[in-house]
Amino acid sequence: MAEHESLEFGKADFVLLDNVSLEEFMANLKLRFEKGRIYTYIGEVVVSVNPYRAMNIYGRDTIEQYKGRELYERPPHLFAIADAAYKAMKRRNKDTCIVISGESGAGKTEASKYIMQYIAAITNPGQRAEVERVKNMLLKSNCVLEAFGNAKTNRNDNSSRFGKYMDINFDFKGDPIGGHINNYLLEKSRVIFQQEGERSFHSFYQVCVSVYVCVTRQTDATISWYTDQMGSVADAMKVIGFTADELQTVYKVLATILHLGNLTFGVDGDTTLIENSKVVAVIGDLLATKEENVEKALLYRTVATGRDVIDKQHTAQEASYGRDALAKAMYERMFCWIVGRINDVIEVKNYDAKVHGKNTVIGVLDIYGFEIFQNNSFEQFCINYCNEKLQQLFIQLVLRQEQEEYQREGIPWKHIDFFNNQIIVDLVELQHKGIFSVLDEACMNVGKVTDKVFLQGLNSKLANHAHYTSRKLSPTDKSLEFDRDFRVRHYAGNVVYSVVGFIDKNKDTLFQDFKRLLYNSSNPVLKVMWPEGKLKITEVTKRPLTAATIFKNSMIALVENLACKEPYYVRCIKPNDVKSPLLFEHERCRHQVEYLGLLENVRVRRAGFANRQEYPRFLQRYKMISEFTWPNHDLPSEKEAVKKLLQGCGFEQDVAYGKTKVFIRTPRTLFCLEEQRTEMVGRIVLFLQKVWRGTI
Ligand code: AD9
Ligand code: MG
Repeated sequence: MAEHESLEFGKADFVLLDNVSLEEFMANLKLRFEKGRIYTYIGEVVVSVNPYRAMNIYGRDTIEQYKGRELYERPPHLFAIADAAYKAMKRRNKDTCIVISGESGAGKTEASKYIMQYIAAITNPGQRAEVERVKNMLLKSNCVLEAFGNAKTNRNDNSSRFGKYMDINFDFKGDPIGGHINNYLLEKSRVIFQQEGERSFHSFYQVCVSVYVCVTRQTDATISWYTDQMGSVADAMKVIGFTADELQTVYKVLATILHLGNLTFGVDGDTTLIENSKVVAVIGDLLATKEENVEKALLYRTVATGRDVIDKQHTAQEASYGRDALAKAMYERMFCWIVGRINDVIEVKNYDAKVHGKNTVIGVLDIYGFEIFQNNSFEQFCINYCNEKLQQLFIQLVLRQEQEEYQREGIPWKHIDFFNNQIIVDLVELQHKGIFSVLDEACMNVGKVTDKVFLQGLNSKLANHAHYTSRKLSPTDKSLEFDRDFRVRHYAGNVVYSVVGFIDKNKDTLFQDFKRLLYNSSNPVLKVMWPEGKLKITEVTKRPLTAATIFKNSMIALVENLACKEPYYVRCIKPNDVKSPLLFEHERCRHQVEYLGLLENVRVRRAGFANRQEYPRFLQRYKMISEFTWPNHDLPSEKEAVKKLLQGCGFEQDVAYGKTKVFIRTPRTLFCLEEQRTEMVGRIVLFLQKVWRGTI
């Protein structure tokens, strides 16, 4: 707890509230927000409220104030959590992770950037050139990924449309030596369609505006914002090591996608044709392939029937579908390729653990936040499922395991109730019964499967599920459209999803012809993005995994990865929907506090203990601070010895004794123990030196 902070700013840790009630929690949160104190602890969890204004709390001087300090020594800050994760990694050789959660626009991406900046600022005191290079790359990668993976939505002007998990690797000195980025499901449908008030990915505006300025020599505030952005993105890409050819190819892919958007199809008798064929020539040029190849790929698909291979003409509708699929796939491929290229550069190479010691990791997770739009589709469903998974991880790690351990150890404990969202996670991902399974089954069916059939499947499998409904199951509920909508009661609120497009988006079909077209481009950069285009039509047999299955597997792997690291949490809250720095909308904030389980978090924390250690380990570390245990004890067990030691130091009130572990309530006690230990170790070393020198 940050005791030096005046109470005029409220309680710096919710654990210190006089009464743990929703009212007091909210009053404290509001007071702190209004006083410009946007961070508050719950033990080691940081609760952050988006200030929607520039705060003067991220500079070099602030960084210095947090460097190497204990959590409770300074006012709550992201830097303190970053420092705690860093210290745990450095001192205890632990892999740690920082999980940032909260709904769309709550401030996750900003937080993740400040955390990375902090880590970059406090490491490499020796200014080693190689480490500086790595740090620079890691920071620059953010700017590139945001340009290609973020977009304006109705929730957030800079909304992450992909999930990002970044590992930073450290050497034995604690300096960053590399990293790795995992990206999760990019919302590629945005390339061809945006809801009212929304935009496509920033990258498109950056190129368009730059072209516009080139042609017209005119500019205004928005335009110069985009051109500046384009400049910094290009610079960042160059620094990372993208070649001029690679950069050119990126622009060409963007331009191709824009031109594809202008292509229209018509029919003449039995023939499907392209109405504005000049565009095809431009695309052929951009893709370094022949115009007729582009035209053929757009109008025909090659099918293998037994031994024969024939060209089957698309209908105009199929051709439009193919065009859109191509635009989406090209963007997604390019995005993944960019991530891959960044990884090539930042990944740790030539690290020999035998020589350099263990290579440890801090992972930073910044995903798309929970979102509800006017119209929610497959993408929102995946995004919200991802948020359910992370909430479940939080429950597992912070709420449940904690309580279970106290019970196991026989520590007196009053059970604290919380809503466990596992039931919703199951609703989505359970084999055979979950929504993803029903969707995959529908997609597997040969013949004409429609979104409606999928919805019928859901209705029959999930008729009695407490968190699922549809108009068929709730006939009087007019907010749901027959044969189109289903509603999920998520941990963070009710969301109505329209099934329109679920089947297509899940199958995610891209005609093979396009893959071959792009693979056969004479632009080598483009070619490497499409390796499977190498396969001949007769060689393509395997049914690709569906989008839902790929996403589900990647989420399960992500959670497994996080669960084996020591987690630190940042819980972001969005104070209002109008991006105002002044408005603390009570209802909105209360809702978030409730669904994030923050009150339960405080209760568990208050009843709980900050630290626990097995008796032998504890004794090993602190035995020198007590005459009863140093150098050896004569007590019947290690547990008894630990008791005697702690009684002797006057910490009896702050600890509890479990079956195998001692539990310490406040971090301050641990801190005092550490201080005494350091002092005693110093004295012992001095003593031994004297013995060696023969002065004693
Ligand atoms: V989404 O799930 O990707 O749609 P995020 O990532 O949670 O969302 P983001 O970090 O992008 O939200 O924050 C939204 C906006 O709030 C930013 O563009 C800033 O304008 C504003 N913001 C967020 N955090 C801060 C901050 N610490 N200081 C100042 C902030 N402004
Ligand atoms: Mg974000």
